[in-house]
Amino acid sequence: MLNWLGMPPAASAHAGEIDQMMVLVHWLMLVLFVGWGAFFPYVLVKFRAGANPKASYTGAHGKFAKSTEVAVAIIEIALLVFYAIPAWATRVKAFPAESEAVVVRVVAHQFAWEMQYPGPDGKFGRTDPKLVTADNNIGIDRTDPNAKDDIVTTNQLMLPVDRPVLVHLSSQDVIHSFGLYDMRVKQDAIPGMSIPVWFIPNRVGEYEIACSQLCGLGHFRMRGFITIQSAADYQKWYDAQQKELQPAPTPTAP
Ligand SMILES: [Cu+2]
Repeated sequence: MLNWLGMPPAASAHAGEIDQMMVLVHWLMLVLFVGWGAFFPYVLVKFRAGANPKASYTGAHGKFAKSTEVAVAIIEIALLVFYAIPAWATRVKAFPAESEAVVVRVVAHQFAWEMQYPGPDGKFGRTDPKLVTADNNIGIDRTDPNAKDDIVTTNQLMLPVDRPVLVHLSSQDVIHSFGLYDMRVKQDAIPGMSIPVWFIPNRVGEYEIACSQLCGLGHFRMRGFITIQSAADYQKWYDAQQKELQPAPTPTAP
C-alpha cells in the first residue's frame, strides 16, 4: 500500500514504524469510506418520501449501527494505544546520549535554516540576535571561546549515516516547522524554546528540509538541504570546515 500512498523514500531508522501506522490508518479510512459510501445511497432509497409518506418520530432501530460504531472506536483506540503513543514516546523520551550522537542546533528564521555545530570542544558558542547581520544570520559571537570552533552553515545540514542525530531546534522570529519528510521527522520551531528532535538517518543521499508552517510571504522558498554521507566523507567535510576556522598563520619575516 505504501507505493499507492506515494510516500517519499524512507531514510531513517524509525521511518518504517511511522509508515506502518500510516498504512493502517489508511486501511481504516478506506473501509470507512466504502462503508459510508454504501450507506448513503442505501438510506436515500430506504427512507425516500414515496415509501415513507409520514415521518417516523422514533427513528431507526437496529444493533448493526451501534456495533459498527463500537468496532470503529475500538480499532481507533488500538491504533492510538499500540502504535501512535509508543511511537511518539520513543521520539520524545528515548533521546540518544550526547556522546554518541551528532549534536547540532538548527535555528529557523524568515526564510532560511541556520545550522550550528559545537565543534571539537562540544560546546555551542554564544549567539545573540543583536549580532545578526547579512553574513552572520545566526548571530554567533566569535569572541566567545566556545564559538571559535563552531561550524555554521545556512540551509545545509551535513550528517553521517547510521549515527543518531540530536537537533536542538529553535526559531528567531515566528513559528516554523522542521519538516524532513524522508526521515519522517516534523517538529515545530518555536521562538523562545529549544526543542530536542532526534532520528537516525540510514540512507546516504541528498534530501530536503521543508518549512511545514505557513510562516510568512517567503515561506515557499524556505527550503534547506540535508546531506547524509558515509562516516568518512562526513569527517572529511568536518575537518575541512575546522581548517577554515583556524586563524591564518601569521607570516614570518624572511
Ligand atoms: Cu518557515
